[in-house]
Amino acid sequence: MSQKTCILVGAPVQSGAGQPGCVMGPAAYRTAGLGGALTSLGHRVEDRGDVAIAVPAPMPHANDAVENLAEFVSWTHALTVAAADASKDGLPIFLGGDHSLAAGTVAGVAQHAAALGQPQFVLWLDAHPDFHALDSTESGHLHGTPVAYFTGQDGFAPALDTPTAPVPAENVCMMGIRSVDRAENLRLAAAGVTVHDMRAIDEQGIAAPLRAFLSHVAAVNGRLHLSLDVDFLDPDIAPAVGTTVPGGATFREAHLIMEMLHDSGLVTSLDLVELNPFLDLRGRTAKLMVDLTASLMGRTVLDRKTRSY
Ligand code: B3U
Ligand code: MN
Ligand code: MN
Repeated sequence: MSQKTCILVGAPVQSGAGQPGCVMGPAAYRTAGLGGALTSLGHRVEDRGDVAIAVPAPMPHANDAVENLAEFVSWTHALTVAAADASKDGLPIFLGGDHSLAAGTVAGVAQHAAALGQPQFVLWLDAHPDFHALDSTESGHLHGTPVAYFTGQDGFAPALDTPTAPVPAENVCMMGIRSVDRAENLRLAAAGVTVHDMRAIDEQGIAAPLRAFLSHVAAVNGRLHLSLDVDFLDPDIAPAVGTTVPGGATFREAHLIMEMLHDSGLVTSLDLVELNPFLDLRGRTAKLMVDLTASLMGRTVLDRKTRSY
């Protein structure tokens, strides 16, 4: 990846999570030195501050479990606009915030891809597929729904219209999955999302399935959005998340993904989500997320001439 203009967009969303804390995410990334890490790699950094929404009137739903629907709708609208705008000017990096923000960020970057006439792809690194609709979520936490929304699945109307440029479900590749609800399992099978669960990664490693996905994206001149949920990582190395699931990606697997993504030159936008700084240990999860972003944006151990690969 050559020198880029990185546009930092804070998205202090916590209405989609079961516990408070993600509101502090954008500040934690800035405190952990995200901007400086990117400039030291030679990129331009433009920090647009945090997106905000007005406090909306409550919106009831037939599924009584659903929490904070009105906030979800307002954030989705606001972030769709912010993401489509930022995509025109550079490579947006969305500082979350819980994962419900991806309903808007992916809808927005996909709008921009459609305007360019390029297909949009999504690499979803997460313990969870986040493939519920409003009528199927049992927890009611709407961070479990964004993939269903931005791929245009049923179950969001009338609260939200289908996005103007839904991402085809076949263009979504998930890795690290290890906690799936029954309704999600059924929907995933019907929709055609590619899912590499942790068993697949244990058997094949991370590199082979990622390489196959990236060659497909490159072959069709696609744009690639990376959505990185902290709980993709093993909780031992990334404790600052409300929904820890044991058996996550290791430090080296995560860095390898970022290094391969960098070499591919395909990533055009990024979400950093679910960091809950209130649960962190001396900032180590925030720092790890910054280091992973640095690997994605070109940080390497060795200079090109010295490398054996
Ligand atoms: N699928 C469960 C758990 C979950 C989804 N996303 C997160 N947790 N972070 C649910 O609540 O929908
Ligand atoms: Mn998630
Ligand atoms: Mn998750």
